[in-house]
Amino acid sequence: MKMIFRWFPGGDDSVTLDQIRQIPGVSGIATMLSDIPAGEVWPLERLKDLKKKINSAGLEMEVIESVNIHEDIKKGLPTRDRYIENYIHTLQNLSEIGVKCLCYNFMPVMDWVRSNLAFPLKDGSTVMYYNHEDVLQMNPSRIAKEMFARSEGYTLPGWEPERLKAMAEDIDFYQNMSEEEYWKNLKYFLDAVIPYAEKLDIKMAIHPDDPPFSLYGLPKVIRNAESIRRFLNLNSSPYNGLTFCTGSLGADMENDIPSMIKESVSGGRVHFAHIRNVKHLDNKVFMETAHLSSCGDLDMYRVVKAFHDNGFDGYIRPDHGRMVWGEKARPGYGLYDRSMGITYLLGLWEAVHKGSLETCNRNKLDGGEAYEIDRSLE
Ligand code: CS2
Ligand code: MN
Repeated sequence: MKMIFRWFPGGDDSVTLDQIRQIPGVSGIATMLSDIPAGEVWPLERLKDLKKKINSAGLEMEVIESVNIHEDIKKGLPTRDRYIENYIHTLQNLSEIGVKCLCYNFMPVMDWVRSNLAFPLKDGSTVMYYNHEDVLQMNPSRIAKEMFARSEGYTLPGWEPERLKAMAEDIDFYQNMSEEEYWKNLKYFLDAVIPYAEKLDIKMAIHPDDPPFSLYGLPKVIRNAESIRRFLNLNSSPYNGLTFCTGSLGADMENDIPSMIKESVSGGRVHFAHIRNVKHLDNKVFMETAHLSSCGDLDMYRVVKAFHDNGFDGYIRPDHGRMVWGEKARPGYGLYDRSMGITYLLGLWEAVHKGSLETCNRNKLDGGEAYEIDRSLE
């Protein structure tokens, strides 16, 4: 397992690489060239420069989040082949610089949605907040305006300017597309790209839909245990895998997160984990609280144990943090709360790991074999 941190290059992040390097236990970052419009090739020279910068700060650049998928691919238009070719070309460039894992999503039109990016808590911190009724009442362009107004001047991942221009038209387009058709378009993309991912040794890791239920009549396909099973069966290569985002999937109260982790991790199909907590105030009304179990509805001990005990050896990052201590940063992506999240997650991981070694040694002793409990771990 490697613990990483999301970071945006080109002066588009309030957090610096030097700060990230000082968070104990972090080996690298997940990053992206956010100024390249979806559908265009990421230039090799820029990737090389970026890698140099990251490596000279003492961090690895093995994970990309995300190379966004051109809307024509999701719509299944004849022009998709050109954009798929560009996607493959980008994969080739990423493999040249040693990228091992690529997180992406297949959400139509918009990426994640929240109705309030700075919902105040009693302790003076703010969190990202979602209320389904509010989101339905605000039309998408008002949502986009809110997202901009509250973004502290940073581009919000998934809300890049080129997406917003065509938003209303794109939403209209999907009103006539069935979810089945959307699945077909996803399969078409996977079947074209996964053979290259295999050859280039880049694990593809789709991010679930966030929130994991339909809004504005848009198809949402990666949302629960059944749809994850269906996705993994669309293309059975181990390179066709998941970013298991506990907060996104946890936004549906019906999802049993530890058992979903067990199923997909034990099958070797989870390459990247976003681990965060979520607190439900009602059905489809939730906020993204601090990472601790005591702050939300997910039992983070069981979450981490499910990853650990099923042999997870991919990348983990904390996800959307609160804004605390007066920090001004891109919503969800400040330094302080995510650093606390990392320390907490690594603490859970260590406890689960050492606990499992002790149990294993004890079982061997109970079985009459001459094994000692490893006291150095205590
Ligand atoms: C979200 C997404 O999980 C997250 O942090 O902010 O923007 C996510 O990065 C994308 O959906 C991955 O493609
Ligand atoms: Mn996530």
